[in-house]
Amino acid sequence: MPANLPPQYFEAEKRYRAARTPQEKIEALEEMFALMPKHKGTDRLRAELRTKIAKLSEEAERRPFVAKKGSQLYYVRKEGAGQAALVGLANVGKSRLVAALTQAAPQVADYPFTTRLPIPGMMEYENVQVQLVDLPAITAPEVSSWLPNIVKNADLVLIVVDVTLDPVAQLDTVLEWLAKHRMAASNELKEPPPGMTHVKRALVIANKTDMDNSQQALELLLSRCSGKLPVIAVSASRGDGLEEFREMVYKALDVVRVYTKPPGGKADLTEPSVVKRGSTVGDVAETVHKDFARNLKYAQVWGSGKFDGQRVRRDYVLQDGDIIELHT
Ligand SMILES: Nc1nc2c(ncn2[C@@H]2O[C@H](COP(=O)(O)OP(=O)(O)O)[C@@H](O)[C@H]2O)c(=O)[nH]1
Ligand SMILES: [Mg+2]
Repeated sequence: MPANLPPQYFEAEKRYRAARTPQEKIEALEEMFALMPKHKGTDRLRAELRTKIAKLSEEAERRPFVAKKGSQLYYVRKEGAGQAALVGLANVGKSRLVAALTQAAPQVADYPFTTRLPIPGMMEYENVQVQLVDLPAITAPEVSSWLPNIVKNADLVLIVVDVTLDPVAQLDTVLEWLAKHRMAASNELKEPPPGMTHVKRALVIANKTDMDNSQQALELLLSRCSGKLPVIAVSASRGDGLEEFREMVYKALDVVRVYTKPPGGKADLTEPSVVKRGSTVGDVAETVHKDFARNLKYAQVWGSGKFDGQRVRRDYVLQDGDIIELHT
């Protein structure tokens, strides 16, 4: 047992033992994780907590869109190449954006708090689909119990701001809200900074750029974000910047598309397998079948290989667009 655990840690542990849903367990474990001092003596314990949290998150995710009565816990089952959650204040255009980019039809209105539930929609980018999740404003009443969990679980956070109303202040408010729920928005950090439990990839979406008075505020926002977070200037109502939006959101998910083909056959280029960047031939074989992965002898790769059809081993790291043939 490592020394120097604060008393709050043991309280969180008690809550963990009493918890009944995966979500309650995750919350308690995250609290424990955040409270645990970082040093050699706690390395193993922290790794164990991480694993438990990851397992429970998977379990929670497998339950499709469950609303638990009373405690109001919501999950949005992931679909497509990745899940991006739209986070921001009221009336900034989150719903309008999702409506413009997907088949989903969230309510758009010029009064606050129209959106009360998470509303997922699929956005097309080239030959893949990315899931956008429209959410209530972070300031909406009665969302505090579940909104942070949805954001924690997403692959990407889209911080939506309205350029006509001090977007820098809006951004700061969202970043503070994320920090309060132990999330750091960063595309570089690998480990959560002290006191945080999650690092979230994030983009800032500057909406309503069709308005006359938007240019100066946009400049201020760009300089505030420079070197920290990418900014995409859009107008959801006029459709400006939406192509760039699709591309940047897909790229920020940090995934690659690979195509598997049967020996002697052709790859179906309309049906990519989407895997995390850095995934290997072995990882892709796993997604086909466990036994398949175990029996894998070698693969051939077209695309990133030195030459077409090059033989590679299971630890070969795949690039976007690679075609592979798995041999058992
Ligand atoms: N001028 C302009 N108005 C917008 C734009 N996007 C949304 N709106 C308006 O802003 C208001 C709030 O939009 P909504 O999508 O409901 O915001 P949400 O609360 O963030 O989901 C509505 O009146 C929209 O028509 C935009 O790009 N330009
Ligand atoms: Mg809305």
